[in-house]
Amino acid sequence: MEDNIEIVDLRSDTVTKPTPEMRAAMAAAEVGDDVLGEDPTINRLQQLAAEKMGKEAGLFVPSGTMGNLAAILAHCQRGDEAIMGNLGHTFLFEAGGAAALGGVHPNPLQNQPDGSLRLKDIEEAIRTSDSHFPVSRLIILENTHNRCGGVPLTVEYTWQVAKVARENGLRLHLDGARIFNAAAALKVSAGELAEPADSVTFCLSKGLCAPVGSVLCGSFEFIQRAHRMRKQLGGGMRQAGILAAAGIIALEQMVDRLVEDHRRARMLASGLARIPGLRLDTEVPSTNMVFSTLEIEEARSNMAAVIADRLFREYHIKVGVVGAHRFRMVTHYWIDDEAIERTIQAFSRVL
Ligand code: TLP
Repeated sequence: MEDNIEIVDLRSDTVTKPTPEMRAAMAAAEVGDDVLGEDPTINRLQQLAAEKMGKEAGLFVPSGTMGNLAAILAHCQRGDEAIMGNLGHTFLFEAGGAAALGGVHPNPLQNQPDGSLRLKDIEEAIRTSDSHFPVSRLIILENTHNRCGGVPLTVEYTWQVAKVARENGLRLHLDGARIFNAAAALKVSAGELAEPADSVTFCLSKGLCAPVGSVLCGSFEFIQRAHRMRKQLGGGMRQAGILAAAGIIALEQMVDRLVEDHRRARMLASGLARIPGLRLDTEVPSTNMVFSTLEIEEARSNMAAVIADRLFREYHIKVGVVGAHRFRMVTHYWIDDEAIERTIQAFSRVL
């Protein structure tokens, strides 16, 4: 391995570092005590986020996980049930926070390969009023859907789920961590995708490159409740306008360029598809994620980890390992065409 070669980090878009414009805005940010509602930069970010999502209000939170949890706690009481995908981030990767901290019972339904939940499955999962059952209160969708390959859910589908929710007195929360990727792929606005939902969380710190933070959006009344939940969770921040300043740049400057990440994901997928021994989940990824599986005759159960280790040691390339034989690669602002070519070449040498 040669020294001084730049690392190509495709493990996630969460690895993105702030842009120079963000660092300048952070240094210059006007700040105040946000727990008292007095940070002008946070207030500006929350308003901008709410406008983009077509909601009345926004709440700056430290992470997507806290945004989702604060939403669940603001929608549900202890003993209520939240219907969600079995491959969803809220079910798999949020440390069971809804159950552990909120006493909210998850009801995981099978995610379809396109990231959706079947309407029929949702309808069947909604409980009748019987004291044996938890109270069905919330449905959670994820857009784009991470584990289903970064696929976007359409506006039409989201309305269909919202209709089922409303007809049965449930609420709909959207984990829109990468909603701007979904919007770019579907050529609609993020607001159109969020409109059917009662609440939406989106992340500033993934493809949009801000160092920290997500925004939870919904009605005034909902955000007031979520504000209390954020405090309970220890997420009331003080002069966090320093962080919000980067979030404003993220929304103003980083959204339109996401299509470049999608183009590079397609470029990566089409290069990897030509390498024997590697099968792509889909050869034309819809957003910024490329999932692939090893198809080599090897007894070792951790083969993906072994290959990932070699890719790093020999070629300075970091890829995500998401199973014994499975990789996830995510394109983002700090990945250029050359990085994609280096990755394809490294895979073809290692396999
Ligand atoms: N996802 C991370 C990991 O936690 C898996 C990643 O690398 O993709 N919703 C979705 C759909 C997410 O993908 C993530 C992060 C979150 C919520 C949570 O965001 P953070 O990390 O800010 O808590």
